[in-house]
Amino acid sequence: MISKKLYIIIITVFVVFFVVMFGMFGIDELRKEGLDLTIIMGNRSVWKYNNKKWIHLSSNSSKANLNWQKYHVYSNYEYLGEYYLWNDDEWYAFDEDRNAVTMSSDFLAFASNYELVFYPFSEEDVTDFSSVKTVLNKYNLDEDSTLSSAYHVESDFDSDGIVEDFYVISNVFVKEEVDEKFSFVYMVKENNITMIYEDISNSSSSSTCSPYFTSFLDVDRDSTFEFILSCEKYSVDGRVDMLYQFKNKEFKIAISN
Ligand SMILES: [Ca+2]
Ligand SMILES: [Ca+2]
Repeated sequence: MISKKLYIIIITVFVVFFVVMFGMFGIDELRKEGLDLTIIMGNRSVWKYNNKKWIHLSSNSSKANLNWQKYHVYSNYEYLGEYYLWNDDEWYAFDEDRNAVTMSSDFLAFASNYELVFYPFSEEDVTDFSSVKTVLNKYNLDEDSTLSSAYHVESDFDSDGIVEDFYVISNVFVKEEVDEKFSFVYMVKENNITMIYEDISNSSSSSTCSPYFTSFLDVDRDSTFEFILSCEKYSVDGRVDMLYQFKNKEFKIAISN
């Protein structure tokens, strides 16, 4: 009788423990803690996602710790294959026999202990400029401004069955003289505009850059896709990479270089 009672108590304690743990943290949160991901973007950014936290690895010693690990490598936006990477100021790729493999300087590589899902997307020209005019008006900019970038990307980024429209507009690289340079990235969902990236600066500023979508990927496996926006600068500062996460109805940068 005693052993049967003890057995029931142990089972009850286990059940209560798991119910409380799932209640407090949720199954998703517990699962997310085990996710481990490394993203390398060209020779600019090395990001590590572990225990639900992002770190930007910038020192040579921290990059050296990643040497000879196997990565999925994308070069010029196309999947190249699985290769070993090695860093000596720049990243180099090698096959199984340690033969060097050519990849573009604009590569993206990742290694993860789970299946990282990418959302395929393509850039479409803007034909309906109503949201563009709304945004430019809101910032007191000429709604008929000449644009060097004007495209949109369709993505059901939050997997709710409704396709959202992500717009990129910029006049940073127009040839004509402008009073102000600007770049905006925003989402249109059911006629509502949610701003993601905004930058307005005077025409002589060299820090202005023209953003574009690099990838949509679900880093934390919650069926809401994060995305990487990259931005080319005029100046020698080069390129900025920003990984955005949608949290509390806002787009926020989780990590950047
Ligand atoms: Ca959606
Ligand atoms: Ca996600």
